[in-house]
Amino acid sequence: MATSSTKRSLTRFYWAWGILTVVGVVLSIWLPHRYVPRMMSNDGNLSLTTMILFSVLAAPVASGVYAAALHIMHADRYRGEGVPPAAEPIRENTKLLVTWLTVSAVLTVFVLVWGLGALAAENSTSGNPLVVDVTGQQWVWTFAYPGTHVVSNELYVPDNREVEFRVTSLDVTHGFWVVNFGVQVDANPGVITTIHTTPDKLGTIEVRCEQFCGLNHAFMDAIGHVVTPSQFSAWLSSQPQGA
Ligand SMILES: [Cu+2]
Repeated sequence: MATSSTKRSLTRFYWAWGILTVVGVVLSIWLPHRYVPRMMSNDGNLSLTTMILFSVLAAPVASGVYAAALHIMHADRYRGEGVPPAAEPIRENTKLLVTWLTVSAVLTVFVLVWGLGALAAENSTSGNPLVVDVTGQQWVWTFAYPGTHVVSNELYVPDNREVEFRVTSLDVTHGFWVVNFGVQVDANPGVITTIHTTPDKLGTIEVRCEQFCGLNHAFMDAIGHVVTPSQFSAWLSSQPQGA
């Protein structure tokens, strides 16, 4: 039954829901831009966009739960006199329940469809990738370029061309993680695992190990560079032609 106190109380609930949603949306957009490293590949951009989008969509759902909890705690708090009042009946408010369930269901279906699309996009490949053989060992990364004899401890890749990393390990399991590309895959001894992405910004990139691999795991990182195709060719030909 909608008494005046019910109306007042639900108004407070809607306000709390709205304010918490705004706070959640702002944090969902601001935090990743503030703390996530610069993304420099198609997969990195897609992952970041997906993370921000999902956080924004989750904000009204999470805020609804928090607002309901606050509403119930407020309505049910015991003031020390007589029988404590029951929580105002959110569950009897059909309009509110239908809205809540519909919004949640639509958001869930959207997230599912978006996620499947993003997964398919990340799995698609171009026909002519640059192949880089990546080898992890305690505690360094080595990058070799098939078709040349170039072996380097710094990763060089050209801009705007798909790179296929063929990743393996000489000893224990490592984790190959190109932070700014948003891609990572395990480096297993005796197995070659491939992962691919397309760099889309010039600059310095960070390669790390993300699988605990022994004493100096934390120091197992490498510097990388996304350069123009002509700079890449110049770098390749300037390298000592090793074994
Ligand atoms: Cu490691």
